[in-house]
Amino acid sequence: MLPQRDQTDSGSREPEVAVPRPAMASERERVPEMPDADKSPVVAIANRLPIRPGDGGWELSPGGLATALRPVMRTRSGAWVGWDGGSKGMPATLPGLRTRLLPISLSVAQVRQYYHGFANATLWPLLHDAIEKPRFERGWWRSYQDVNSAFAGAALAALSDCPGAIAWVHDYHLALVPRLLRERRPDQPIGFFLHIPWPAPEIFARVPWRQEILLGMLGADVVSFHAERYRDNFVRASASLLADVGVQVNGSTIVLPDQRQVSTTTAPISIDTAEYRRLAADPETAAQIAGLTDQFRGRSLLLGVDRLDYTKGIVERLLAVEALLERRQDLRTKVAFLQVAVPSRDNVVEYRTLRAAVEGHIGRINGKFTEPGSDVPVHYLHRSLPSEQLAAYYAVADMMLVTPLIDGMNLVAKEYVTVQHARHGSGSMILSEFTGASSELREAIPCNPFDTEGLSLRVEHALALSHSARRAAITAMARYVAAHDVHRWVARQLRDIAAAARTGGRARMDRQLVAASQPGPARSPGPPASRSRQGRRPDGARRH
Ligand code: ADQ
Repeated sequence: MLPQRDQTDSGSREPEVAVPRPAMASERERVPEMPDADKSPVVAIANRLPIRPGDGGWELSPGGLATALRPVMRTRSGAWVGWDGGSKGMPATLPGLRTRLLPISLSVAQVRQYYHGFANATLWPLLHDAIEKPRFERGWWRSYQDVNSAFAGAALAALSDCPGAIAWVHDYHLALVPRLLRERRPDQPIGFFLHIPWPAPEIFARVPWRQEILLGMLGADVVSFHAERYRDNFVRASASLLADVGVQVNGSTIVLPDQRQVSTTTAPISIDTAEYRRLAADPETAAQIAGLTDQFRGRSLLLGVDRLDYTKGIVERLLAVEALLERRQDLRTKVAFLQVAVPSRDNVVEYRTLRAAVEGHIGRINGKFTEPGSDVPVHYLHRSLPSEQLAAYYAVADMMLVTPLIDGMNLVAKEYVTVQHARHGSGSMILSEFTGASSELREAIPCNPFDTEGLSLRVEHALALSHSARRAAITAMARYVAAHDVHRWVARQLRDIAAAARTGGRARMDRQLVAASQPGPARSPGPPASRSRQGRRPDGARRH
């Protein structure tokens, strides 16, 4: 466990931000072997452990990172450090996995302050362009520091047991962990992946602990984002907010005062396309499809699938449906809109308010447009669905409405095109230009969800598209997703971390040697170079 921060800080006087300094040889733990990205053990550090209780005992959680890392966990040794979510009796691993599961327990106060507070009511809204006002509380920040220290302590123990491992830290809950690892293991290959957006520097600057957060992430060798604009925002934030502590920016590389270099990359995450194709062909899915086809016969089904989150543009989508039905009376019995919403973060007041707003809009729209004797125009499921049922909804929906006000990637969009294509469907997809997915799924119908009337016109336009145009678009998007699936993303990330650890470490040693051989102050890493044009890599990521 790392030393705990001084609890006596009253908050009346801000401590100075300590900047990274070269570690002394005596401070170093064992020097790790340089990793082979294709074989090295992986120590993943993420907010949650990737398992959940199932009917037959503990099982891997569906979706997300757990799916992405399943092949890595089966074939390589390593560990996963994550919060146990309050569950007791978690197994040390699962049958068929080589990865050890290292649970972190949090106190009730830590769950309230670190998780619901700093992670979900400070950083989440802040990094999503502050579309809800972020709340800043010193107690939450202190809890966030303590919990990040606990995660780093468990990760350090795991890394000591796994020579040659790559440390891979995930998401905004753990922004301080890379630096905490770096301070104890200067040569450790460390990657940090942010799953959500990064805002413009002047928005990020609002958080009082902006330097600590940036320097925390910059403990990694490579810091990666879903989209180029998020990467660019992060680099500009580092340049403007860390200049006074000696951090310099050179293109997409950030140079720390100890001369260590940190690469930044764009690496859009994806889905396990083979799994979604399998689901599309599953007999259980087929049975569900038959039921849904009957239920919505004679109507075009528009679908929204989201966590119930204010970033997802659910209210704007409902207002657009309302505007459409207002304008086109003939569609009132021809179109149905189904919103599937996974319950999310009920402990945060903004989420409770959102749920009440969504349910209020649905009640009003149905009250206004339901024709006597006919079905309601808006259907609503507030629950998590089994994957076969979700796949069935994707298969029968004539149109998918993906309208976030801002989103890191949006996996739902990739899941929809994959299932549609596998079932030979010709659905269309309306995709917000403020998602990461919009940079990749170019054949979707773009929309600006803030313009609800414009969005309703896009829906009307999509309803009128020819079968062949819709089919061509779905095919092109599904092929793109299949060629850029999550397994490719994992392989590329691990390779980038291993390569950046070599380059960054070598650059630091070279510069320290040069500095040591010259009289006077250490040479500066040179003036920031102008940003070069970045070429698209064949996998859709950009090389910097
Ligand atoms: P999310 O905000 O949760 O993820 P998204 O990328 O769309 O958003 O992933 C949602 C996942 O939940 C999908 O895999 C979907 O299948 C599943 N899901 C949605 N509704 C469901 C339901 N009712 N029942 C069961 N499953 C449901 C965060 C970031 C995103 C980023 C991802 C991955 O906010 O921007 O794309 O991480 O990095």
